[in-house]
Amino acid sequence: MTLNHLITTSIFFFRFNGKITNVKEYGNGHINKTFLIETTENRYIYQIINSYAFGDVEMLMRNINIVTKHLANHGSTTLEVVKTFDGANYYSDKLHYFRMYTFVEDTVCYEEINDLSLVKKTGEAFGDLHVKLSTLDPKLIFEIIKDFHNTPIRYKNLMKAVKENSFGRLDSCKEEVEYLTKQKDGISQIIKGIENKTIPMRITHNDPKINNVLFDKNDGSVKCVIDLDTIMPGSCLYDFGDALRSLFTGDNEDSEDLSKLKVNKEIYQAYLEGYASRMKNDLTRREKELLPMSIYIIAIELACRFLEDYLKGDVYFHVSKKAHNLLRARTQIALAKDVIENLDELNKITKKVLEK
Ligand code: ADP
Ligand code: GN1
Ligand code: MG
Repeated sequence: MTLNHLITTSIFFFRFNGKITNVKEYGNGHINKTFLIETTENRYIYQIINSYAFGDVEMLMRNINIVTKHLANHGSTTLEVVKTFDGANYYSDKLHYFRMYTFVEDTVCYEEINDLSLVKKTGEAFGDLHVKLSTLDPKLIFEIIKDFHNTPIRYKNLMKAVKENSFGRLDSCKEEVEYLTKQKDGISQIIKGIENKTIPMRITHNDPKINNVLFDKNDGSVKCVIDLDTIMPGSCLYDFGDALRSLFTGDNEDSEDLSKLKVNKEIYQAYLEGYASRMKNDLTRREKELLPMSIYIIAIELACRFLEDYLKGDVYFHVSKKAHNLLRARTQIALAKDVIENLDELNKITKKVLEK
């Protein structure tokens, strides 16, 4: 079935305004298939939800409904689900799952940011999100992808894929597997902190990639944090590390030029200043200690995930070129190495900012 056919046979179940004038693929997400729909009256985002990644779409959309209501009640601009004529949050033809959002207008979505004032605003936005989500009852939120950020489990999954080598790709990634094998001991620190209760479970975004933030095109403020699919209980350290990982990686997540994968201390400081302005008094001692290290941990976790997917034949992340997931794993490894090189400096900046 072509994408066009999938759209035309599903979209009229949704309660949108106007007549459709244009449909085109949109954005650079790695998980869902996203389309921009233009009608004579409004613009919409239409998505084919990746049901391989999100096994229980009913619960996924239930989470989103709860979270968006909570955020709107706390004064945030957030995603607005367009319902079907049956009053549901999604439509399924039994094989595929579709949903529609209103398009958040007058915004810009970046793949890379170099302007430090925007970086600081991004830190403030994720700090605000953590503060707002702290009043949402965690029991209401379903763990949509089990162990999504459990780095030791991601490591074990990679080792299983290495053992199975089901696509015969192991020879092409021996060096990467060897490097990741040596990181086994350093990657458990957040999970150990959660287990011994020095790191609290909070409700977090879990995918704070920079293209999941929409900035107001007029004044540069953060208008809306999007991609709420993975909002679930977790550690704020994974969000902190992942946002910086994404800011440092920028547009180079699948670049072959590994020299571009560098820690930028100014970006680190600006993001931390923004985040700390909202969350400093809530962070535990252990959370503060692990802020710089969280970037290394999430980079290794993502390298394990990309490499696992490469070894399994690219079943999870969208790919568009040869060895795409292997290239992605390499960029995360290069970044992880640079975080370790710069750890002392990052620790100094952290102390300075948090003591202010
Ligand atoms: P994925 O899970 O595949 O990353 P996203 O939900 O992040 O999918 O959507 C992909 C892209 O579509 C985003 O990076 C953003 O550019 C755009 N997008 C998604 N939702 C909206 C929205 N409601 N308004 C404007 N742009 C959006
Ligand atoms: C995916 O969906 P997207 O493109 O915003 C992934 C993240 C990864 C990211 C790497 C649900 O994010 O965990 O960090 O790719 N999302 C999911 O680019 O797996
Ligand atoms: Mg996204």
